[in-house]
Amino acid sequence: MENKTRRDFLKTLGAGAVAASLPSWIYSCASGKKKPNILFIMSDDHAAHAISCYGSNINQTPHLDRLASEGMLFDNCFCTNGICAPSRASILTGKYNHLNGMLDNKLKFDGEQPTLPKLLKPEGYQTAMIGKWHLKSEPTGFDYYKVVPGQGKYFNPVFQVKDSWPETVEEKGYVTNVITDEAIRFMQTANSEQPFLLMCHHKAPHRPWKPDAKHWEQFKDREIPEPPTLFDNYEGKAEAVKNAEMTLEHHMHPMDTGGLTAPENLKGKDLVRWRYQHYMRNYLACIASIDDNIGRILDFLKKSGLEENTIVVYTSDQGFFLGDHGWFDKRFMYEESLRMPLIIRYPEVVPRGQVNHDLILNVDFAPTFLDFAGVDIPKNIQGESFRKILRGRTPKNWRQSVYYHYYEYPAWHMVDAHYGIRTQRYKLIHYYGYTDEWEFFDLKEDPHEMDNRYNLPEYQDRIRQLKEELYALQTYYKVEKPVSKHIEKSKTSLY
Ligand SMILES: [Ca+2]
Repeated sequence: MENKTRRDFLKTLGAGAVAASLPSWIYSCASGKKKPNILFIMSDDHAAHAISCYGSNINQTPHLDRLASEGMLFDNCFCTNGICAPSRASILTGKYNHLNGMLDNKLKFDGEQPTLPKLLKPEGYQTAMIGKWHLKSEPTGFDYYKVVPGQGKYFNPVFQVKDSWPETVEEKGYVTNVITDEAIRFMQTANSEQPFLLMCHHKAPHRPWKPDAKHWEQFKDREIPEPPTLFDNYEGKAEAVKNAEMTLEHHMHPMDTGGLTAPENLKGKDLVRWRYQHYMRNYLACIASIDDNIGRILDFLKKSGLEENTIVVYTSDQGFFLGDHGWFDKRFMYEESLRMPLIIRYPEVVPRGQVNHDLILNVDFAPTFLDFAGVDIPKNIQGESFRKILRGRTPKNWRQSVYYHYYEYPAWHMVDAHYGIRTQRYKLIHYYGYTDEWEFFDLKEDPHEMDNRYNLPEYQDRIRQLKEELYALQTYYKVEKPVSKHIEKSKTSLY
């Protein structure tokens, strides 16, 4: 098919006559309009509380704020397993990890299974994946891919490209700029007569944080406000929490602080404060680059006439602890790690400047995009389409609780396996790998999760009810009864 520029195509469409001769699958049945493009932008470890439209007090993200002001911001979107590869697998398949096979970061994704791009392709979508893949097996279902191996590199990154896997080719420059360049190039050269699904996955802001010079300048002398839980002493919390190896005080590496080692005389809180400032400056500078590049993408969409018919999504594979509870990294079912930022703009459908509080999950993304594309959602997809929510109407029977399950132990940061349930107000967590412990938080009374109230008498009825609901969710999602695996507590520290 002739590869016209999109502008030419739009001009042609304006003439009206050609539309009828185009294949029917590029139109949504209901409106007779072309199916929407889906531009899915995902970063790696970008916590919602480092985005100004989410109320960040540590940085400004004007371009993400612009996206939110033109669309809908979700403040209760959660991952189902808070590490990289499992979250990515859930996004691609619309299923929990016990069904898609990616229980942890060590496994290899089974590329034979159905995924979002595979379901969109027969419906006329061009499918592309650019940036961080992290699923080890060769990407499948994409007409085009250009992915960084493993975690990728911040400077002069190498890529694996479709048709020459697993060979690599180097691109000069800073990774966030390069991935954006590649994403724009794809949209410029895509067949303008077909809709596209473009998954643009940034490597940043994953550890070890390496900003480019431009953004480092903005943060190098900045004093970053400390989070209220920086000195959590874990009193009353599970042993699994106390034993995790992700504290700023004891487990942070010089690579996390720009290669700098703290002065020897710094101890205890002074050391934590020094490390917090140094790692956060790097982390936030990496995010400033992402935000600038979001601006580039939004400007491109506007100039190229793609703005109206493109669903633009910004998210991160999970959150991150920004000194919260004295930690860096993620994995725990605590708010800062569990929450994914999620902002969606689609001018035709989504009301501008809305904030939604419904409980959304990463497994909901695939069915929602399929729904917008007019594709039947396979019955075995576990997520729900939130298309109606995006129109501003929450279905009466929308979920009132979410299920979470983390498996990777022993591994980096030594976070015990756990599962749990979160409702709008409460959270119940069961650590079951090497321990058998519960935590319960009342998020209304204790939004920072500092007070484990699992043993308080006044909560016992509530906890009983939540356990019933938790077990019902496990049955509903076909989770094999996760009784304690009696994993021996690892004696080998990774630090
Ligand atoms: Ca991640």
